[in-house]
Amino acid sequence: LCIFVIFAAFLEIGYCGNFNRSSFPAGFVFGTASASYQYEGAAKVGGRGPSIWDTFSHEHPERISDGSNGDVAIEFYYRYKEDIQRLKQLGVDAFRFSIAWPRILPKGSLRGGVNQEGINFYNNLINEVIANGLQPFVTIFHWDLPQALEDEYKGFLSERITQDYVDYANILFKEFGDRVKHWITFNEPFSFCSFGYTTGAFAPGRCSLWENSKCEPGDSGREPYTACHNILLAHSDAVKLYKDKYQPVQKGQIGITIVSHWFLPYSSSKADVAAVERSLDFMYGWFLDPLTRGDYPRSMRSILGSRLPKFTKEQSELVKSSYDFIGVNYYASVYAKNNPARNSLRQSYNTDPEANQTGTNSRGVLLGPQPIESPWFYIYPPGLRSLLLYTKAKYNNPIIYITENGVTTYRNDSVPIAEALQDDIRIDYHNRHLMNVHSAIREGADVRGYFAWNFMDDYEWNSGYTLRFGLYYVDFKDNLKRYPKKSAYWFSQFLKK
Ligand code: PSG
Repeated sequence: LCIFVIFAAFLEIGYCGNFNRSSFPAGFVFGTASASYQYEGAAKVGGRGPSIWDTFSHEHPERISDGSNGDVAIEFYYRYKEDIQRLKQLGVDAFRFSIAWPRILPKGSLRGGVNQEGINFYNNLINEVIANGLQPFVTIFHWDLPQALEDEYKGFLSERITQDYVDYANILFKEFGDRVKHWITFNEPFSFCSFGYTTGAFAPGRCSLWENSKCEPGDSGREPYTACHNILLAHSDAVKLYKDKYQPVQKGQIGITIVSHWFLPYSSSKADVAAVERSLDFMYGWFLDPLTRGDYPRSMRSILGSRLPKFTKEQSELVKSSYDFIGVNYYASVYAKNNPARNSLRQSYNTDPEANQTGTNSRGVLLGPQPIESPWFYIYPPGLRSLLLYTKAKYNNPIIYITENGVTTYRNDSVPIAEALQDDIRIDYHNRHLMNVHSAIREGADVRGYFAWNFMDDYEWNSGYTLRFGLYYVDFKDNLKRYPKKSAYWFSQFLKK
């Protein structure tokens, strides 16, 4: 039995005795996460069509840290069977992965035909996952939009995306819903819309040219909101389809994954405290408000005016409560500092919250260690507890799965592998975040599961292969050989029944 000591001032928890799987409620799901473009490789194999990430990484290698792409990634497409054995050894209950839309519909829509080979691949993958005693948690869209839809009508900037998305989701429910009991419609619309349309750091690489002259010409003050509005509409249409047609028979659950930092005030001034609320609204409430109340946060509506799309009454009703669970991705926390100075000629999602993000507060206190140089990656485990309790209090205590949580280091191939496997920082990161999840559950947050990002080192989007989030090390210089890191051994000990 555990004895808890809560250091009230810092909300950190000390444990005497063991902290492990058995500290969590029965049925709590532990897993690892992944995504198709980051893992599969085999980009031109099996009838897969090109996605916006193939185009972006091939046409703009200069915008990827190491100039790389996901053509090969970690070859999960060929190696999934042996990798599932690794998951089994790890002792996890579940595996989160995404389906590549362009493997199912190479041209994105039914008009371009269904690719049976793609369906076969995911049937085999799902069967293998289940045969090894793991639950599949399937993300329907983790950013690899078929390029054809970007070409045809600018992808998520057009409301036409909703119909094609629903057609795609319908195929997945129909083909796989007998075995998949947890569906995630979208992964992190915040990241997709803000990085894809504000700075152009992610595909489709659009932004206002004053923001970055290398972008596809866009509008950083409008397009992020339009794209995410259409994501919410596509999400709610797919959930309606699932609930009307499939759920009564298949009895699965459906949700959406939202990422957020936790924010702390830069100073105790009223203005900085208000900046915290606005920052949360623009990152988290952007989705959680429509999902629980049917409209965007008041702060967004008043700051953005006509730049923020509006829901019709019917759409609002449909979006409201369109989930069985909320997936929460959490990595880090930052301080929020009031910054009302906006330039009306240079509008951008980045400045709209009227808040700056800082790592050090007004008293010079550093929020947390940085595993890599980053404007937002300050390790702060109590932030996860705060985010969960904030969600409980503000958003009707939803069922939550933590669908990602993890830490990266830089890839440095000059370090001998034996040394690179000693990732004590990752053990400490997961252990402390799990303690904070545990604490939030004791205080009433309805958290049902925790997925570590990442199962294996992989293709980290515009960071290419320069970051390593994995519990497993991948040797990119030697045939993608996998090695368990110390954190993998730690996790399997933690999970032992
Ligand atoms: C992007 C932005 C934040 C967190 C995670 C991501 N943020 O601002 O707090 S990306 C996210 C994604 C996955 C990535 C992983 C690590 O879902 O595909 O590889 O986290 O960056």
